Amino acid sequence: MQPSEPTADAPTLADLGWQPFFASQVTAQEAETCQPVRVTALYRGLVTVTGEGVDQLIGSRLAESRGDEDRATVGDWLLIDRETLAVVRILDRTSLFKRPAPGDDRRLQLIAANVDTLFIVTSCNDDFNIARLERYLVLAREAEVTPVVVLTKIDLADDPEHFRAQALALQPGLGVELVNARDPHSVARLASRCGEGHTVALLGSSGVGKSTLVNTLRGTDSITTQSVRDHDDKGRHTTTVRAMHRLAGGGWLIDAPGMREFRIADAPTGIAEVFDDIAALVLECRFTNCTHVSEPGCAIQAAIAGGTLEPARLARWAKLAAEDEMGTAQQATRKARVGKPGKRN
Ligand SMILES: Nc1nc2c(ncn2[C@@H]2O[C@H](COP(=O)(O)OP(=O)(O)O)[C@@H](O)[C@H]2O)c(=O)[nH]1
Ligand SMILES: [Mg+2]
Ligand SMILES: [Zn+2]
Repeated sequence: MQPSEPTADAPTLADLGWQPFFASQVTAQEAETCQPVRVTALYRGLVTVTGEGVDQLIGSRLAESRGDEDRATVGDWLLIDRETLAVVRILDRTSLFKRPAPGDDRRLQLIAANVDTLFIVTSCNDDFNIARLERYLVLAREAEVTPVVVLTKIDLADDPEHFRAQALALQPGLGVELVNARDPHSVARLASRCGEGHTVALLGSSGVGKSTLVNTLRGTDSITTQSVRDHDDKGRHTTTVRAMHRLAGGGWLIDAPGMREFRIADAPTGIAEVFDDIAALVLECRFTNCTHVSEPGCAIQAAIAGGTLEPARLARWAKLAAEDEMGTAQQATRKARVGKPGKRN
């Protein structure tokens, strides 16, 4: 697979998702010597950057060796020197998906930046899991990115509507789409959510059909899907960590593999939004330090007793809230050790 396969026409900055928010960050002085480029693919230690007249791999320490949030990730906008292509800086992001790095909770892994919409992909089968969907929703709400739940494999399910109903119940107004990811007609309505310059990230367990969706939406099979990968031992594709794929309609899809399980950290706003019913009840408890177990005047226990709050939902919230608190503390420990964000470590 060629990660940056040539497209018929090179994208303009607008095609790439350039917005006034980014333009406003470039000083007049920078504009003289620099140009903006977008990170369209991420490898170990390398990035492909795409901009006007630029589409190439640059070796970059940005991808790995810096403090957490000032590493570049897929979707980032960089200012680079026109002559040398040296990276001058990363522009502030409209959104950032991050999680504790697998294997080292004190570090952050940046998943994608400047994403407009998150497709939370799951299948109408055993992969469907309310607790995991809530996790993805927390990630989206924390990053202030619009989530859409995409339920694949409707062609293999006896009762796909049953899954739709459960997904719709997750949050009022949540977008839910049912598709056969292999069928172009079926995925067509997703295309309207990925228009000109729009960036959509796909997250979900392995095997749910993310790469299939990307291929079907693009009308190609340039991305390796799982069944193909099983028969491919060349291993070339494994060097691509993440890439943006351009759609004919002008949008971009980011297929982020390897996200089966992830931990939540630093996401109190996301949790409060996904569990807004519980967040509202907490404010009603008599004691501000209520643990919602056995205190008098506990609004949460009252809601459970009254049947308006499911004990299982409370348990899922408590688990995420505890995990978030612990994760946030671990990140803070590391930040304190290595100094302020932006400092090399
Ligand atoms: N029947 C059917 N198969 C699907 C659908 N979506 C994905 N698949 C198959 O499921 C397998 C895994 O898909 P893949 O796109 O590699 O999943 P990924 O790991 O999320 O990227 C492949 O064999 C796909 O052809 C679907 O909606 N219907
Ligand atoms: Mg895949
Ligand atoms: Zn309480």
